[in-house]
Amino acid sequence: MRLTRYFLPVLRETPAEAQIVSHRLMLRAGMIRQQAAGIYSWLPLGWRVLRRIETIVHEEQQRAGHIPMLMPTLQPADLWRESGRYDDYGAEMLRITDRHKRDLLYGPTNEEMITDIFRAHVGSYKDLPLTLYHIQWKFRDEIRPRFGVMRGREFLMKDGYTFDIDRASALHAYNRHMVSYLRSYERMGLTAIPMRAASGPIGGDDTHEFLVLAATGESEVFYDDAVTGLRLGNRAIDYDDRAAVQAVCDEFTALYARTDETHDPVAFAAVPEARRRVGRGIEVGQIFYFATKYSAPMGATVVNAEGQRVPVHMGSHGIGVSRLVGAIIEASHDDRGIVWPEGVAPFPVGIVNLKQGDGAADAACAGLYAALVAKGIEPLYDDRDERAGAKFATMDLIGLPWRITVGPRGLAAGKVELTCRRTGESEEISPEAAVDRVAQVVAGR
Ligand code: P5A
Repeated sequence: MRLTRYFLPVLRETPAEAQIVSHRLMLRAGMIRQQAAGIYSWLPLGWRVLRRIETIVHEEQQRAGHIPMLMPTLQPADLWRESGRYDDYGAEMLRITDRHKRDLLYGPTNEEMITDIFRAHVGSYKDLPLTLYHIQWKFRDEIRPRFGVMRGREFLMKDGYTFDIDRASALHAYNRHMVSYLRSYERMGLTAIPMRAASGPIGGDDTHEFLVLAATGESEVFYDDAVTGLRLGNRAIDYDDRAAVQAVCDEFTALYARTDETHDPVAFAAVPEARRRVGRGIEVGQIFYFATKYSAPMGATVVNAEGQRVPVHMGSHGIGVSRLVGAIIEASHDDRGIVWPEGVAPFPVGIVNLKQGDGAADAACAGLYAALVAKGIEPLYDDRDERAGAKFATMDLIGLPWRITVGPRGLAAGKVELTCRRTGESEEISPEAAVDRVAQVVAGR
């Protein structure tokens, strides 16, 4: 993409309304525009990051055997009357009446709708286990939307729903989600710690939240510092192997880590004092096992191996896709701007032409651009007629992991400069070597 043909409305001034760094940087980098309280347009750069996160979520969900689909944003109120949540959900639910005076709502979550789909099409234990998920916009009329996309009213969520014949099988589904979430967050460059939590309006007793540690987080958290060093890495995981999946969950949940809702001061006191931490975290996901809370009242039953009709065991599992954009920036920025982890960067590399209009510099940039595209990499090429300082400031602000700087002086020696956004380190190398280096990193992400 050439910057002169793109739409990147960066702001010079720091927007006064933004209280936390991720919100400020998203506005300054031209990623989002607020349209109403807690409701945002995703401008082209923000949209690209959102898509990168969605792609990782899709890949990891499907790797775990979960099936993608899509449900609507608007839902009939009657489904929610069946579960009893239409009245319980309260003022956070946006209620709508259509021209025929039928009650609808903008879905805050989809337990009822998926239960309706299940009961219409599944009747036997032989069709289980089943996990369906989608990535769809939700609406919650939050009393205090704030911090930009972090606590929005309209927000993008991945929500998955599991159907199993019994508790043991449902807990395996829960564990599969825990592991696939850990892998997803790691690919986004995040450390998200599973913490025992409270279930709120979704229900059930088994629930974990995934928290990214950040001073601006809305949740108070209590944890053993050793938990922050755990990594899944590239280990192979057989998602059908119950014992293996359980072992990973045990590893990641053995150490003390809880939100204030479930904090147990006595158990916390048993953590060695030097490792005891109290801090704040951003909740980027939550998983629930709630047994037959929806299936029993809504009649979602299957015939079991003994020929009896029994309500199916269910769980639901959510990732805050749009919130993650803010959470990643909270965890990865410096005083010059965003520092995107490779996995979610809107463009993997930027090209900066120091002397636009100079024949040799223009030709070298065009050559680099073509060579990267030939390797399946889309660069962002700053081809504006601007000072070098302004171009560097824009690249630093929008946080692309790599920058290739092209100028007449370097070119005379056959070199360009390859700079890593995270470390600030630069090397003078040939254009071919720069392309190869970037291609290597992109292949490994
Ligand atoms: C699980 C999937 C649920 O709704 N039902 C379907 C369950 N869980 S949850 O914890 O309430 O939400 C899942 C994740 O969505 C993000 N989230 C938000 N993101 C931005 N703005 C909001 N107002 C908002 N509310 C929830 C969180 O990341 C949460 O973990």
